[in-house]
Amino acid sequence: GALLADLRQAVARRELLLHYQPRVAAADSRIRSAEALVRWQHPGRGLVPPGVFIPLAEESDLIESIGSWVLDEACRQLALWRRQGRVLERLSVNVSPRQLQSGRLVEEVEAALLRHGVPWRQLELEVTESLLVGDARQASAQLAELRQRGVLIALDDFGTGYSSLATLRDLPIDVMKVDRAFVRDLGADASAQAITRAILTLAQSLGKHSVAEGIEGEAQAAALRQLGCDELQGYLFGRPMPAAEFEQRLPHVS
Ligand code: G
Ligand code: G
Ligand code: NA
Ligand code: MN
Repeated sequence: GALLADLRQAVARRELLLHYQPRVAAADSRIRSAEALVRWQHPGRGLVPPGVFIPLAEESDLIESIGSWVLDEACRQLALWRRQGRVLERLSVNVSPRQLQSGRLVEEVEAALLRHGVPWRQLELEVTESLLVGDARQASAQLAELRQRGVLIALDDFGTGYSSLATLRDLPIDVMKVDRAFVRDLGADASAQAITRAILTLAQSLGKHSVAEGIEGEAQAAALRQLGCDELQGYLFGRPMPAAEFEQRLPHVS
């Protein structure tokens, strides 16, 4: 279709950009990290959300070039903030299953980090268990290598897939992200509370860092703090926003 044809040109025409959503430490509500979320500034349609064009990109081969652009741009921005003395511990980038299937993720990550002089430790990759539908062994070998070099691997949307517990056993991960479906119903629904508690207890037992997403209200934040969640992300702390706006909220090194 027409949108796919336009998407083919989007990288070359510099129409993609990243927005950044803050993630705060549960303990002090200070910005600890951020999630990079891609946007497409379409010349005629305005800002096209990734929920629309990422699936298109995943059905074609475009996700590989878009994914490479996202990695490079995230590292470029991290390096810039670092030179400006702005403190951000880590930046998290979403990775599609297809990027792992290509078998080139490790070299792409390494190239982007080296090009911009960013340490491995500053990058986190968010994956979903849907990556296991392909060659699971190859995918998890790449994640293990990235992790061994210092990249943090986060399992996104935890609790909503088909085989979350097996995934947890089979994939080398550092971070569990509680899906926003559970966070949304915290307080309203006793089972959402019980499931969130179970996920966070599991994270603690396995020695994983925990992040909850989709926090919109103070009551949800309070409940998650009480349940021992490490980091909080959601509209309550900030929407995904352009770099120029996000960086205003970063502390400077003194
Ligand atoms: O930003 P928003 O909430 O509209 O994101 C919608 C979906 O698009 C989310 O599932 C998110 O993971 C996905 N997404 C956003 N940015 C990227 C990206 O850079 N790469 C990939 N693969 N997915 C992304
Ligand atoms: O699939 P993934 O977890 O990567 O998706 C992140 C998505 O969640 C982005 O589209 C982002 O805009 C959205 N998001 C972030 N914070 C909130 C929130 O507080 N409420 C809702 N409804 N969506 C959120
Ligand atoms: Na994500
Ligand atoms: Mn998620």
